[in-house]
Amino acid sequence: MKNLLLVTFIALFLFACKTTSSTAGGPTPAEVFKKIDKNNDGVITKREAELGSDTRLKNNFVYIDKNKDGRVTLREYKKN
Ligand SMILES: [Ca+2]
Ligand SMILES: [Ca+2]
Repeated sequence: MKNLLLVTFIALFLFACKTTSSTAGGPTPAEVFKKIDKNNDGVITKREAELGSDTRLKNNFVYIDKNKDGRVTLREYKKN
């Protein structure tokens, strides 16, 4: 019985960690995207990516830009 309580407690703890990390783990991808999209046209150009704070986007721009049109949409951004 004691073990069951312990297991339940650990499960709850892990669940709590999971939920807090996804909500309180800094800005959401959409928020970061908006920040990088300086002119607010809904896409991030290579130049905006270079000026932005997301080094992952900067370094992997051509891969994140799935349809290779030189612009990253929020949809493309979120997939990575
Ligand atoms: Ca833009
Ligand atoms: Ca694109």
